[in-house]
Amino acid sequence: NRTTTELELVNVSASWDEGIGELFEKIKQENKANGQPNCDASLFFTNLYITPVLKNISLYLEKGKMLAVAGSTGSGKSSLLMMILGELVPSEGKIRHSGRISFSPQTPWIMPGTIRDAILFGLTYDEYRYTSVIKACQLEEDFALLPEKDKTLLVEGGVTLSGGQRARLGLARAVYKDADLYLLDAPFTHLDIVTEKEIFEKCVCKLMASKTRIVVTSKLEHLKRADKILLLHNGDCYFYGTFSELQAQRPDFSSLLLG
Ligand code: DCP
Repeated sequence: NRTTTELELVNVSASWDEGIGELFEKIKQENKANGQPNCDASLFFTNLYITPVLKNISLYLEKGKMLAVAGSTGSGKSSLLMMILGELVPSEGKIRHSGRISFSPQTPWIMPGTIRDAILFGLTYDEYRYTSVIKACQLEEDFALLPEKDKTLLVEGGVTLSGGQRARLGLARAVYKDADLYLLDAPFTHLDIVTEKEIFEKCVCKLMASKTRIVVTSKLEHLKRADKILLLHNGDCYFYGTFSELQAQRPDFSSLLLG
């Protein structure tokens, strides 16, 4: 049903190194213009370097649903988000989504300013919204320990955040923003298992219950809770569907979740 579909990818492929193909094409044209023999090696190198990072990926996500994108390191999970963001242009296929995206990168960028500024990221302060977000991201406890709470300065003479604090701040920033589609790239990096579980429940499942979400995660518990799962392997779609379909169709899937 198109009216409730928030995101659709149809047979999408993409490569990061398209520039190399263009470069060789340019050399070829220059050789031709200068009357030089063409270097056949260019074809060889073009084929060698242009390896698609995503191959023939199709999926659709309805409004308010959660898609978990799983797969081992380098399988193309972040690249998929980049493609949805428009940073990586597909070489083939079609992408359709209906609007505003909020993106939480693997390593959130922190500019000098207060913690609160870092979360609001230019948006206006709404107390109710802000409080529910920082509660769901378990930042309240961290703020309580700081003399100036969330008015504490970050970077340049202020406090430095731990990896886990930075990750939760990045998540809070992405969730605070009102959007049609949320892209959360490995939001639980550097968190211990208990915190990860709580934030997944409170923030990703409860607070974001009505939001259309893509979460990069390979945790079994998260895959169980997602409405749809995309399991990538070397840029290929190894599996796409629900958790029960995953168990039935790919009983050996857990080997791809490691690393
Ligand atoms: N790649 C690239 N240029 C970029 C980003 C990625 O050439 N700007 C390459 C590196 C990998 C491949 O794309 O070979 C897939 O990388 P991803 O970051 O998309 O892979 P994952 O997100 O799955 O890996 P990880 O879990 O380690 O983040």
